[in-house]
Amino acid sequence: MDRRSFNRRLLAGGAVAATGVTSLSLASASSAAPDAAVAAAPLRTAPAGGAIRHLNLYAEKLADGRMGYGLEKGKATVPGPLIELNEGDTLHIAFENLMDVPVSLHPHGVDYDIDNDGTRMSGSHVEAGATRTYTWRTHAPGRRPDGTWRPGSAGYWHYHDHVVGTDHGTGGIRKGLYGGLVVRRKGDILPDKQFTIVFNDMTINNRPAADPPDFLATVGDRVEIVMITHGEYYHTFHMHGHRWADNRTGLLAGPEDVSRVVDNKITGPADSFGFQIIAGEHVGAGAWMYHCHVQSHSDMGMAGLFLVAKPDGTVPGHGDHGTHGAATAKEEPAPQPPGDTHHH
Ligand SMILES: [Cu+2]
Repeated sequence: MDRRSFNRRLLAGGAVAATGVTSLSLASASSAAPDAAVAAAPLRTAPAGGAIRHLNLYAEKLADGRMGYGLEKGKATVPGPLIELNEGDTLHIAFENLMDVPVSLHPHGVDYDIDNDGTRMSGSHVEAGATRTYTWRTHAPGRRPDGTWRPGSAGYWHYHDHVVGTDHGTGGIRKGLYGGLVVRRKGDILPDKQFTIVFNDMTINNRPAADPPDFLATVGDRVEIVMITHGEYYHTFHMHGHRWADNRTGLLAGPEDVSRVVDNKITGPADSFGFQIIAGEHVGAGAWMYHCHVQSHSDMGMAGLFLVAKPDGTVPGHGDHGTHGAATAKEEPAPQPPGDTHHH
């Protein structure tokens, strides 16, 4: 299938889904599940790439000993900001190291020359207090002159330090220098909400086991999960009540798409994947667990909540335990570069 017909098929699939909303609504209204979710909002899709974008990024130490990337001084987060591009875009990152040790920025999935590798070996790290610009490029898929197919850059990727602690950034990654990177293909469906979940050693997003990140959505939201693994261990990522397709987008393109549908996926260091789900679809609102399914890991605290609220903001069955407030999430969506500062 060539790219044009793929896009046509994707768009056609989207149209079918959109017209299906009415009948789904009727079905749910007549069922016993009053809060059954349907995707209500019209679909928005990614435009063609080709833009030259600019972004400011800072590396800094946080008060509690963690290290993080941030879009503004004093606002570093773990994970770092979720960076999004469209195939064909070029991103120039004005990077400043606010720490007292050398640091770097090394991406997965995108195109960069050796001078932008983000390693000490190539001299592309950044000394304490110094600045530099990293350039990442992306491309659409296409046919090589020899007739073979060249993949595009689209995917759920990530970036991380490659310098702190060791020449592989082991110390920097351990302390929180990582973030998500999404490259979209023209026509990809855009989400309403996005969350980055990183299994890093035995933590989720470097949070203490007793205080894992929870994520809040409302029934019917199109939620995108960007899942990354770092550190020493292999994990399995499992979500209660929700499933996704084990392919590039996490979505089925239509009835003929044979991608396997899963709710559990093995993931090892530096793996990344992503998917979109309709919050509460077929299952309703609730405090849905997500966790590593290696039993000893979940027992040691690698578990959090995907809080799916009813339209009135309440989460059934949540808040009765007295440990968390109802419908409050400890984790806001990862900060994202505002569109008007990173478009040329
Ligand atoms: Cu695990």
